[in-house]
Formats: sequence, structure tokens, C-alpha cells
Amino acid sequence: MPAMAGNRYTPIATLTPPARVPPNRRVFLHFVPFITFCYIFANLAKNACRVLHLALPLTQNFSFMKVAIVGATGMVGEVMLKVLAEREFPISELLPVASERSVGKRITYRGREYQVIGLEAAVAAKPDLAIFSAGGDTSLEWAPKFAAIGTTVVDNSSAWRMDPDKKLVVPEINAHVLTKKDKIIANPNCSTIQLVMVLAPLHQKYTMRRVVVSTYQSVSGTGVKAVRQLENEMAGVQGEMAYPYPINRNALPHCDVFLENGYTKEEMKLAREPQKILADHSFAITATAVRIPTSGGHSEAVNVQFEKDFDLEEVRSLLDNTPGVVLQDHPGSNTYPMPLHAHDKDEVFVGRIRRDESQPNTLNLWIVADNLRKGAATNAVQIAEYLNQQGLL
Ligand code: NAP
Ligand code: 2RA
Repeated sequence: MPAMAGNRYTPIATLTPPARVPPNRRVFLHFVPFITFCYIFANLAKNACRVLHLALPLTQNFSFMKVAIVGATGMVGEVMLKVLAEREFPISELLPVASERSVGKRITYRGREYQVIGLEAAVAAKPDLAIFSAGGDTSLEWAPKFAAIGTTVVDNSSAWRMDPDKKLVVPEINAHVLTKKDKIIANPNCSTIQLVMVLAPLHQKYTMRRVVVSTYQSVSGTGVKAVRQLENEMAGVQGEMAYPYPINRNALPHCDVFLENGYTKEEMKLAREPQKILADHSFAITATAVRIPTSGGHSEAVNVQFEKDFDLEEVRSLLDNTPGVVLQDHPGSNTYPMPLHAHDKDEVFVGRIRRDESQPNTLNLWIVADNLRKGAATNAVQIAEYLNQQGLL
């Protein structure tokens, strides 16, 4: 029908088309609520995670602890406190413990002073963790008393190392053996720890048959009294003797006490502990342990015979890639491990890597580490960190 004048209807042809949203704007209009929803959801999730994170210490025992350091005034104890502070170990209350002679003495930890207490008082305080470095007799008597009240003990003495019911742990190698039931855990001997740190990856690849190790051990391995003996002798001062002979300008083929088989106790620790740590008794070790007038760390000349042959470059690369081990092996630039450089470091240093040309599949190595750190304090703190992280305390 033709459009009429005055007709109130506007002809269809002249109608403005309904407002249409351009396609790109339509996408935008859907996108905004979607983004808003995501934002709100992400924030809710984030807050939920925060709450869960705060609750983690309660559920996983990943928490600040009451910690007793037994032997806090000793050579190892002092380094233990230093390592705990450096690694920010989560301590809510520190209990420095020593013999009755030291009760009341003051020690400093992270800028705060603490009074040394005795073992009775430490047990009464019921710590979550006790790290012992106070000699075998103290550990034999007191570690079970702490364990009986639920404290986990990490022990640096030789008291429990070969006890079949106790774990002997170097965390890089066998931390996985630890369980919540382990209430007394043994830290291996200092000269053993640095040895197995290097032998473990080689054994895994080439299978060890026999190890011959000769040690050159620092006076700090004997404790405060021996360090004083060396210092006195160097200063020409008369003093208490830790060894039966002068140590300055000397070498004593005598570390720890002599046993009936003619070996020293230190030599037998080296011969027995590695098999337990590596959970393998198929290889043999023989040792000669010598005390020398150094104070930065222990050194070891090691000869290892393997079942399989090796490539020297592959050995170097294997050790270079082993966590906790540092390769220092450039004879051309006089680069090799020394106690002077290993002192106060956590790593185990290895060098002088060469083929023993006198028999097949045999390697010579030189291994150095600070006996007070990886050989004692650092290893013990690493065990405690593992227990805490895994909720095993
Ligand atoms: P240290 O310097 O002689 O210190 C011994 C510590 O044990 C001191 O704090 C001493 O307290 C304390 N102590 C001694 N008798 C005690 C008792 N009856 N009750 C409570 N505390 C007592 O010896 P260290 O070199 O630190 O060695 C300590 C332990 O760690 C030994 O078992 C040793 O075999 C082991 N270890 C040492 C090394 C090392 O390289 N030095 C490495 C690995 C393991 P006072 O100050 O009150 O006498
Ligand atoms: C040493 N066995 O005589 C000690 C340290 N644990 O060096």
C-alpha cells in the first residue's frame, strides 16, 4: 500500500534499523564479566591458599621447634650454632647444653645471649630436637632419655653409628631411609662423610670393589683441647696435651684409640661406616688415619678399584655434577683441594683425579672437607632440616 500523507505510520523504508552492536564490541561485552569472574575466583583461591599455607605447620609439623644443642661449648657445638643461624633453622627456643662445668656460662646465638644448662634441665624442658656433640659416653647415657620423652636426637658421636637399629645418614645419599620412628639418628664420622660424598656417585656408576684410604686429619677433629695444644706449641707455651706427642711439626699415625686388631678406632670407622650408608657390603675398605698440624679440615688420599672401567673425563663430569661436591682438578694451574680453602665451607672438594697405572680399573683421588662443617655440624643440620621438611619430627 502506498504511503499516505499525514499517515502516522512511517514508511518501513524510512525506519532507522535497530541499534546493532558491532561484533568486536559484542566479544568485549562478554569478555568483561568473564574476566571479572576469573579475578574474583583467583582472589578467593589465593586467600584459601594463604589460609592453607598458614595451617601447614599444624598439619605437617613444619614448624618452629625447641632445640637442644648438647655440647654447645665445644668445637662442633660452636659451629653447629653458626650453621643453624646461617641456614635460618626454625628455632622457637634454644637450649644450649654442656657439662656441669659450663652450666651458667653464656653463649650468643643470632645476637641473643643464652645461659648454658645441664642435661637434666634440658630433658625437663622436653625439646622437639636435640643435636648431640658431646662424646660417645654422654650420648650413650643421655640420648635414650631424650628419645624416651619424644625428642628426636641427631648424634655426632660414634655411640650409635653401627647399632643395627639406628640409621646412619648423609642426607645427599640416604635421607630417604628416615622415618618418624627414628628417635636416635647417627651422624657419620667426619672422615667418612667426605669419603662417601665422593664415592657414592662413582660406586653407582662403576661398582667399587676395594678402597684404600689414608687420611691427613686436622687437630680440630680432636676438639678444643687439641687445637689449644697446637696453638700453645706454635707459640712456644707449655700447656695441656691432647696427644701423647707434640703435634706441631709432626704427624701422628694415631687418631682415636688403638683397638685389638692393631687399627685405630678412626680407621675402623672408615672401614665400616661407608657400607652401612651405601647399604652395600660388597666392597672392602682399609684405612690409615694420621693426625697432622692443620686446623681447616681433613684430607684423604683415596685409591679405588672398580668392577667396571671408567673414562677420566666422565669421572670428572660425574663428580662435577654431584650436589655438595666441588671439583678442583687443574694440575696445570696448581688447582687442587686444600684444608686452607675448604675451611668454613660446606662442600666436599675433590681433585688430583688420575688413573692408578699399577692395576686395571683403579682411580686415585684427593678429597678435602671442613670436618666441623660437612663432617659434623652441616650434615647434622641437613638431617634435621630433612626431618622437619618431611614432617618426621
Ligand atoms: P670438644 O671440643 O671437646 O667439645 C665437647 C663438648 O661436649 C663440650 O661442649 C663439652 O662441654 C661437652 N661435654 C663433655 N662432657 C659432657 C658431659 N658429661 N655432659 C654434657 N656435655 C659434655 O669436642 P668436639 O670436637 O666438639 O666433639 C664433640 C663430639 O662430636 C665428639 O663425640 C666427637 O667425636 C664428635 N665429632 C667431632 C668432630 C670434629 O671434627 N671435631 C666431627 C664429627 C664428630 P664442656 O665445655 O662443659 O666441657
Ligand atoms: C677425628 N673422628 O679424630 C674425629 C672427628 N670426628 O678427627
